[in-house]
Amino acid sequence: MKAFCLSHKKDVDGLGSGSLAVAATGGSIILSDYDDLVENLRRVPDDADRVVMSDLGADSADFPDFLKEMQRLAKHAKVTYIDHHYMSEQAKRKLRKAGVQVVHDTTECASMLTYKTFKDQLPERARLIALCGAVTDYMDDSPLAKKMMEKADRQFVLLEATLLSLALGDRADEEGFPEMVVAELSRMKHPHEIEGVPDAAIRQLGREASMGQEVKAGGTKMGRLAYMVTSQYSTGNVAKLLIGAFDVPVGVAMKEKQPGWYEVSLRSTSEVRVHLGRTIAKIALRLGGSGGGHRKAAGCRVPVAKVDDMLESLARKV
Ligand SMILES: [Mn+2]
Repeated sequence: MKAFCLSHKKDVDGLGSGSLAVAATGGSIILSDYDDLVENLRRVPDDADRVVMSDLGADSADFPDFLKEMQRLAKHAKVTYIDHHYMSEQAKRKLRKAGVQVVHDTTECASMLTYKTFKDQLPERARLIALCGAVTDYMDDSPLAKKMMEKADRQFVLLEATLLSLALGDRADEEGFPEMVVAELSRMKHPHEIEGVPDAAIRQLGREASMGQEVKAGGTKMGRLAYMVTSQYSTGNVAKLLIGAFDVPVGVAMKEKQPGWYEVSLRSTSEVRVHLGRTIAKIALRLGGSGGGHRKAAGCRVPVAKVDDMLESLARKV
């Protein structure tokens, strides 16, 4: 059997759901971001017979291309799309019509939904992975996760989830590291048992302790948002810290990873007036980039030359 599991590259929920899919199907992992999903799908051969996608937020700008890939793969493979990002009813209908099994629920994290989908093929320890995804996506209060957490040692789960999340803050961009983590988790290793994870987590902890001060000094307030360009820190963390440091509902952190392009993380409090993921998807598309995400946590890629336009457009809406 030729199985492939595609999942989100950047966080614990993405790696967690991917590792659960690998554990259940024995598939090869392909980690992807929102903006290179179609490109990564093209790497899956025509003769694949099982494809599982998780935590990938596909209802974005390039949905027609995404749908084309789904139609191609569903000809031979059983294809399952598992997600908790916003997805329109129309998009779901189109996927189902193409033969794709759609598991979609915005109230649970992707790891929890993947656990639920493959429960019968997964060992007892898989519950910890599902819970780690829920904790780090701030979705451990949802019905399934809450029930499962009541049967677990809460502090153990919180520490394992946080270890992994911090380690990714330190090493997520390192070639091969996220893939290694998926492989180890799919063998049901606990995060603290994975080589390099505890050390990376401690390093990141030290970095985060000094980050607060730098964000205060380096950030700028623009209406209801605050932004900052960073070269060394996790943009997700900086975006969160900006909210507190400038007492605004939205934080925006930018990093120039590729020359000429900013990779941007956005975070908000519940006081934001729009769905951050859907709002930034539209703005980024207009500026020649791409983006997406959740109501209060999102990301995008925009040309450096267009960043003022992006910030001004966003500040008007949030
Ligand atoms: Mn997620």
